[in-house]
Amino acid sequence: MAPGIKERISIIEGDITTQLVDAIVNAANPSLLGGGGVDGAIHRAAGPGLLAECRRLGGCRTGEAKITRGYRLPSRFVIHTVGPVWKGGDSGEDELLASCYRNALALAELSDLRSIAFPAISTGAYGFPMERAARIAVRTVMKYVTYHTTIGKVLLVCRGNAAYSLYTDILDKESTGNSEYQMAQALFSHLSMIEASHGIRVKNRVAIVHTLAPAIRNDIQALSTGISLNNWVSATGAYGEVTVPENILQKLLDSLKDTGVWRE
Ligand code: AR6
Repeated sequence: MAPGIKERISIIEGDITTQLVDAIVNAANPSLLGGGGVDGAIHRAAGPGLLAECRRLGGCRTGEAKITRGYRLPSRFVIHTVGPVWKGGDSGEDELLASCYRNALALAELSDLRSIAFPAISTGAYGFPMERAARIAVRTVMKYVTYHTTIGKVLLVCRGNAAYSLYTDILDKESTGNSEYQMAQALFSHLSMIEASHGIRVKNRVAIVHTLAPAIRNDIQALSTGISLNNWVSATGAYGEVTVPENILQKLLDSLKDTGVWRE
């Protein structure tokens, strides 16, 4: 059984610098040369090697992310991202904040990391309202781990009990009754079985799951979709690296909509 969403995402109250994960995320500024808040705490705990490496990075744009080693930190790496400064909410702040989480996760995955801890980016000196930021953080991380399986653990680290209970409530609400995650994991495991039994590699795994999982309502539909994909592989005699074509995905989508169990 694939781990549930609450096994992949945990809310922690405490100091991000002490977290034992592959990478901690720094809420930095565009210079990447240090500052107050989390940034100050991370540089103090990591020691001067971190600043020396940051000087060579040439800064970082808002919403983007860069990686360095962790030096004296328990985490091997630091992923630096620059959150948006709050300007009232109509200057693209939400999307920029979401891209901080997405880009940091993508960089962690690219670096083959398995666990990552985030602070509540932009909610201190940059003034982003905590509740709005926490909702974006939880939703963006949930979406990412639904369709990317290599990062096994994401910690959302916040300061103080108020932030902790806010984050916990949001994660509870967003994960209850959210079947997209379970359906995506079921499809990924059906695809893995198909790959193993036919000795193939499905190149567009993520695209397949991304297309089909939101339309699948229960385990039976997930299973029948897996069987249909398996039948397609058998019928075509596909081997080696296989891409399931768009028109087949569309047919599968249509058949999901045709079954009696479909509700909208
Ligand atoms: N561990 C976890 N969370 C923390 C910690 C810690 N050690 N320390 C503070 N927080 P901020 P920003 C929380 O200001 O808003 C810096 O000067 C804190 O309670 O660190 O993105 C940079 O150089 C708050 O909820 O980051 C930039 O100039 C959250 O972390 C600017 O601040 C983020 O607060 C970035 O501002």
